[in-house]
Amino acid sequence: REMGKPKVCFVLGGPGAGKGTACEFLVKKHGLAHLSAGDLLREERKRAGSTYGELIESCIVQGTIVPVEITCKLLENAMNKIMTESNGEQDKFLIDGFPRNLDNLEGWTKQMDGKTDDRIVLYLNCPLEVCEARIMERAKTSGRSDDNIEALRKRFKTYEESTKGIIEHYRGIGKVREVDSSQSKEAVGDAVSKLWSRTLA
Ligand code: UP5
Ligand code: MG
Repeated sequence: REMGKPKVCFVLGGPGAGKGTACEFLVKKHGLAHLSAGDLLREERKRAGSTYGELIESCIVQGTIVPVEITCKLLENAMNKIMTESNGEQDKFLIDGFPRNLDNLEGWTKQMDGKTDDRIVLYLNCPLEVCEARIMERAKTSGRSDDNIEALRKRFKTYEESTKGIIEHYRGIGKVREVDSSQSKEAVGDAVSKLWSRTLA
């Protein structure tokens, strides 16, 4: 079967806004593929023989953004693997936590030019106080090196300074679909599922 272009929905929102949780819900309900840029970077960090382990870890604990060449390649490889293994059947992707800044956006556009069909941005809007409470709760068990108040403040700063502008860029070109993710998990799941059915299925 001829492989079409993968259809992409970017999922953005602050640290702890519920990107991963909403994506998992959509995976279960609609069978989409979920690629978390953060998860791919955490995997690459611990891969034996990776040249980028230290660089990735230092960005993660400082809440800064990893150079796009690294993240973009991990995303492209993961996407190709899923497309190939499913014989092109799985062609709908949620890309969670990317692009986070202008470097990411430009790098993706350059590297993926014509290879993907970037449909919309699902923006999970949640007050940072709520995000903070969620992350600090998760910190008790997550083991993530950036789940502590110092690193979290830095993640918030990067979000405010870099990622919000990317969301506004997409809003300006009519691609943003927004959900209030301060609601319960069930309500957020419902809202993102309806959005998916209406605009992307
Ligand atoms: N929870 C979720 N939804 C809830 C709800 N509706 N009600 C109540 N509780 C809810 O959720 C966080 C916690 O909240 C969980 O305990 C959950 O049960 C609960 P989660 O779904 O994990 O939220 P998410 O938005 O995915 O939070 P995450 O911490 O993953 O967000 P970040 O954006 O901070 O982390 P990410 O992994 O994307 O990135 C980490 C770092 O990697 C970045 O800081 C950066 O250094 C690096 N990075 C890059 O450099 N480039 C990239 O492209 C991506 C990452
Ligand atoms: Mg996440």
